[in-house]
Amino acid sequence: MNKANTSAVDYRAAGYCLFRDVLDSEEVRGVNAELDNLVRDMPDTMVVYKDGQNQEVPARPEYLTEPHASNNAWLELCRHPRILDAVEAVLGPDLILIMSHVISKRPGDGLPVAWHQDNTYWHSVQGTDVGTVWLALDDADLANGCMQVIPSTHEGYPEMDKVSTGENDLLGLTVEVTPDMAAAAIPLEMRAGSLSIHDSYVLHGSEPNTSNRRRAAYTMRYANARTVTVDTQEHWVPVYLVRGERGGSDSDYVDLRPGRPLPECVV
Ligand SMILES: O=C(O)CCC(=O)C(=O)O
Repeated sequence: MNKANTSAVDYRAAGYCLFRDVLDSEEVRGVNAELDNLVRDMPDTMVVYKDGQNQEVPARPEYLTEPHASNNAWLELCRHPRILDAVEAVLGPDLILIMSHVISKRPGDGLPVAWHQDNTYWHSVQGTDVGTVWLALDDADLANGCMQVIPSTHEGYPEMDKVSTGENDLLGLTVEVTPDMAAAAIPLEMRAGSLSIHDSYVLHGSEPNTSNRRRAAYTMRYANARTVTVDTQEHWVPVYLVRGERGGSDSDYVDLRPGRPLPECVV
C-alpha cells in the first residue's frame, strides 16, 4: 500500500482510517456500470432487516445487500488486490469476506443511516477484528450524505442498547448518542475510488442526501480469519477466505484466494 495515500489516522486508536485513490477512474466506471445493472434489475419490493425484524418494503437502492453472493463481478471486486492490501494493513494478512452491501442514495432522496454499531447486528460472527471497507463510487461529502464516524467509540468494544429511531432511515434503530459525542463526529469526505475502513464497534452513520448528486458506496466486510469465527450454518451468505490462512478452525469457508476460480454457481 502506498503510504502517501493513507490517512494519518491510527485505525486501532480511532476505529477508522482512510485510503485515498485506491481504484482509478476506469475501475470506478466499471463498478458503476454494475451498479446501474443492479438498480435496473431491482424488484418492486425487498425483504430488509429494519426496526429489529425482517420486513418487506418498497425497493430502494440503499438496500442492495450481498451482491457478491450472486454476481461474480461484485465478488471479484471483494478480492481486488489493492482493496485487500488496505484491509491487510489494518486487520492482518489472514482475511475472510463475510458480507457486502451497496448503499446508493439517490439525489435529494437518500435515506439517513442513524448512529449504530455494526457488530451488534451480526450474531453469527464471533470476535472483534472485523472491519468494513466503505468504497466511494461517487464523490462523497456532507451534502450528499457521506458517512460519519465518532472516533474511538469502539474502545473496550461496548455493546450499546438499541432504540427505535421512529423515523424512515436505513435501520429503524439507533443508540443513545450525547450531543458532545455527536459533535465529535468526523465526516469521511472522499473522492470516488477512495475508501475508508471502520471497526465493527465504532459508532457511525450518515445524513440524508439533500444534494442534487447521487451518493453511492459499496461496503465490503472482512474479518481476521485467525481471531474471528463465523457460524456458517447461521450466517446468511457463504464466507470466503480471500487472503492468507484460515487459522485453526475447521471451517467451510470458500477458498477464494488469488488464483482460485470464482464459484461456478454464481452468475
Ligand atoms: O453508507 C452509509 O451511509 C452507512 C454505511 C454503514 O453504516 C456501514 O457501512 O456500516
